[in-house]
Amino acid sequence: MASAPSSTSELPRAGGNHLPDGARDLVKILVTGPFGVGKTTLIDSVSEIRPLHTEEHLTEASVHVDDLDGVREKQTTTVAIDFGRISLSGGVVLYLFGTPGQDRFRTLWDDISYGALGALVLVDSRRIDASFDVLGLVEEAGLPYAVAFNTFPDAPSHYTGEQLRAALDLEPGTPLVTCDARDAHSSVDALLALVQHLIDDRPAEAR
Ligand SMILES: Nc1nc2c(ncn2[C@@H]2O[C@H](COP(=O)(O)OP(=O)(O)O)[C@@H](O)[C@H]2O)c(=O)[nH]1
Ligand SMILES: [Mg+2]
Repeated sequence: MASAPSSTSELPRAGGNHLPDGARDLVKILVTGPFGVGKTTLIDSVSEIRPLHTEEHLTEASVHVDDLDGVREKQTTTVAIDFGRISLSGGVVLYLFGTPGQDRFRTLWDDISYGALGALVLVDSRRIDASFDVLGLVEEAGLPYAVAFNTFPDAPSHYTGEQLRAALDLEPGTPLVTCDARDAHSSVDALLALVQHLIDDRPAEAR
């Protein structure tokens, strides 16, 4: 029988699951947006721990409820949450909670958003109006947020940043970026835009 470790440093480490030694600021962030916009994909691409998903297969029954326009290939719909974690430099660790942005999940949204410092709102430029619900929820909760346009191949390319801002009725200070949720670097950049916004937005006495 193997002898018991004499100190905790001898205990096996579960790869990547432990917080880095320098972890200082643990921050809860929402990754939100309409059905099929890429929330699960983004959390998958950046998470340093095995992401937790609570997905359910799309059934005929939900087809009438979940808007499939533009996302025909999608086989699953998030009915609860995705969860992941990413450590940034400077000891900042983001806990990412992917939440559905449809108004019918409002109660769930309220519970999951509790304690969050900010939200990354994913938007699909092929169906901008599908993001109105979630922007309403974020603003109602008073959460600072950044908007990331997820780049789908057939997305219209003619919109200017100003047109997109106007379509979403964004405040001038709200960050607006594009990202490819499948790409970790791109997804991290979108999260960094949000983190920078949270830092800039802090009350002066907290700086
Ligand atoms: N081309 C492209 N496809 C994406 C991107 N993000 C997600 N997808 C695809 O879009 C579909 C929906 O993404 P998913 O993450 O499940 O959406 P969710 O409902 O918001 O969690 C999946 O088939 C993804 O592979 C992206 O940035 N670019
Ligand atoms: Mg999902």
